[in-house]
Amino acid sequence: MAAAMVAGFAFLLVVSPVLVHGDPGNDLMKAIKANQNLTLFHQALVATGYSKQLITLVNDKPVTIFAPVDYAVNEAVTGAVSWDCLTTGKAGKAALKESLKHTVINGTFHTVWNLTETKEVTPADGSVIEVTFDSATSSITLISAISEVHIIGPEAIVMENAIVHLVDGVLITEAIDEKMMLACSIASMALPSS
Ligand SMILES: *[C@@H]1O[C@H](CO)[C@@H](O)[C@H](O)[C@H]1NC(C)=O
Ligand SMILES: *[C@@H]1O[C@H](CO)[C@@H](O)[C@H](O)[C@H]1NC(C)=O
Ligand SMILES: CC(=O)N[C@H]1CO[C@H](CO)[C@@H](O)[C@@H]1O
Repeated sequence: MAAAMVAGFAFLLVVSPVLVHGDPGNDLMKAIKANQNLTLFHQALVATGYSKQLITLVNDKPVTIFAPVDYAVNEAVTGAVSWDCLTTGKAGKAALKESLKHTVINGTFHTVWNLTETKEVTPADGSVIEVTFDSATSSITLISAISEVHIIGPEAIVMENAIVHLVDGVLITEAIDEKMMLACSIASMALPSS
């Protein structure tokens, strides 16, 4: 079982695109833009301006990103917190930027094999994410405060200084959730409660 898993991960590493152009930060943004499952994640990075910090970061040191796929983002933003608010309003964008920081492990390159041996990681916002590996199903689950997501696209992007795993949900903390609610549900809270 373990040997089969290692073989699987080794295969993933071989087929993943590895681009080395001497501009790792911008190469990463291009690869995220080109990924058909990360349309909204890319939009969020650009709208909040976090893309600029991420580019500087990746040019300097390795990062690991747990990027939510489009359907996961769509599921997360239904309700009081709209995508429109998060990507256009000033407070909405600030809240969205915090949630992006919660997906970026700043300074370390975690392959999926490494994650099977890792208990927790600390993303750029400082709130720890617990990592669990179920060897029976070969699945990796990430648990953070009020959210639990699974890696469904391991090593979807592998580049100099950056590795991106696709996940099936949005990692969130109470602090980020509260920020989003405050930023985006003002309009509904202001309505008279008749
Ligand atoms: C996984 O990666 C981290 C960060 O680079 C490193 O500290 C740790 O030793 C690695 N774990 C294994 C089992 O290789
Ligand atoms: C990277 O992590 C450090 C703390 O470890 C943090 O101060 C910094 O803001 C992070 N950078 C980005 C671009 O998120
Ligand atoms: C991991 C994941 O969500 N992969 C999907 C990416 O998009 C293609 C095409 O829409 C799907 O077929 C994959 O399942």
